[in-house]
Amino acid sequence: MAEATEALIVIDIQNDFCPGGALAVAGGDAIIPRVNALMQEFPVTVLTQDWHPEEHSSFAAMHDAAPFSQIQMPYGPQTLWPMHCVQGTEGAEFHPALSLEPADMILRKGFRAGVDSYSAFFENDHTTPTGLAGYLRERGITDLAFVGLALDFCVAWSAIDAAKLGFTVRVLEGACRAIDLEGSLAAARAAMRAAGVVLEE
Ligand code: VGL
Ligand code: ZN
Repeated sequence: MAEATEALIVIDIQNDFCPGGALAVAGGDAIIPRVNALMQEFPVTVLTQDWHPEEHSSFAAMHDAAPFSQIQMPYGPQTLWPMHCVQGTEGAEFHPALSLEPADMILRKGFRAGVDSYSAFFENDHTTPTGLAGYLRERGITDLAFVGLALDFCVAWSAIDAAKLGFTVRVLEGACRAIDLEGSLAAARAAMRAAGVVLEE
């Protein structure tokens, strides 16, 4: 059983990030049984849901560019993605095998057309807060465990921001899967470790 002060943060286990989805992460659905079991062990559970308007600036089609290429946005470099997790679509729904009942809160992110939001805490400008830190602090949470998709993008960015915000952070890698774009997994692991995030199986 986790401590009373530790929350489980479940990142983006949505149809579009699972096999058959628009931005499928290999084996993305394989983590779900363990995530469902973990949710029973934590006093607080938060689910995040990538939730983009149809004309989101992270979509390659908006820039006549190839998916997985990079552009400069006013807030910094941005990878361009296939259209995914569009608000109200089946791809944006949670995977049907994921238990939703244990969730205390569902946090949607990436809903502003002009800025992406990998992290559950800040949009990709690194300054616009989502409100999650305040929610967790008001509930007396000091420690966080992260699971979900994708390890090298939304999980890593969330875990690093959480550590910077002063939470004690671990990532349960066995309950995550990565996109691994041009070394992004190795880079994300190094950045997490450098931020003080503990990587566990
Ligand atoms: C994610 C790319 C684009 C993620 C979300 O959940 O890791 N990756 N949007
Ligand atoms: Zn997205």
